[in-house]
Amino acid sequence: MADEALVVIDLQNDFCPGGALAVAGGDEIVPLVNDMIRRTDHVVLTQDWHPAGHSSFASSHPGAQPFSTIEMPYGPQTLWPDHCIQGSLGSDFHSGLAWTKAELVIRKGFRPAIDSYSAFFENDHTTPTGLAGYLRERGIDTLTLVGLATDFCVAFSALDAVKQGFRTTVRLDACRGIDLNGSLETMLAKMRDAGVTLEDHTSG
Ligand code: VGL
Ligand code: ZN
Repeated sequence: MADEALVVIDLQNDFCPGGALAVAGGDEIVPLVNDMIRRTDHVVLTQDWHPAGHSSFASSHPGAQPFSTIEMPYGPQTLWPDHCIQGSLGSDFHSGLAWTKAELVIRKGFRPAIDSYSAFFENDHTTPTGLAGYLRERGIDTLTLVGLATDFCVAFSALDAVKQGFRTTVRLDACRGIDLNGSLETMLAKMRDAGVTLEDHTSG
């Protein structure tokens, strides 16, 4: 029997309505994610966790607008509004999230000069967060991913998860996306092509 973990991506105040980088309907997934937490033995949470002045913030680049793209040493980087600053209210998990069962909270995006969408690797695709090693040491080979945002941190995490050899499912009904310049369709196709199982259990 495969050992499975539920990985809840960035279900934080800043990605929910009212937050600094609000994802439409981001808070709607909380009850479903809580059900899934209750039904899963092993739960891992990720937490976007940036120092003030992080290089992924438009405010760190004079004249740059949020949601524009710049070239970083590691490739193109979307610039975001300031969000998920370490220790801020916006960086807290949504207050309704049943987070206490989590066995691991993996923080990412804490290096000032590099962003980290994926739970596994920073945006240079080479600096590891340690999550793959943690899961392997614990004998976990099967992952279900949920959370925010479908087309950024969830998708990057899912693509790295399959690359790292994990059997990977994304529950789309327990995710919400940003959809910047068609990013949702693009990333859904990339996940499908890479062998990520995309499931939507929405009834009706
Ligand atoms: C995310 C943009 C910037 C995410 C994090 O959680 O999808 N997106 N930081
Ligand atoms: Zn971020």
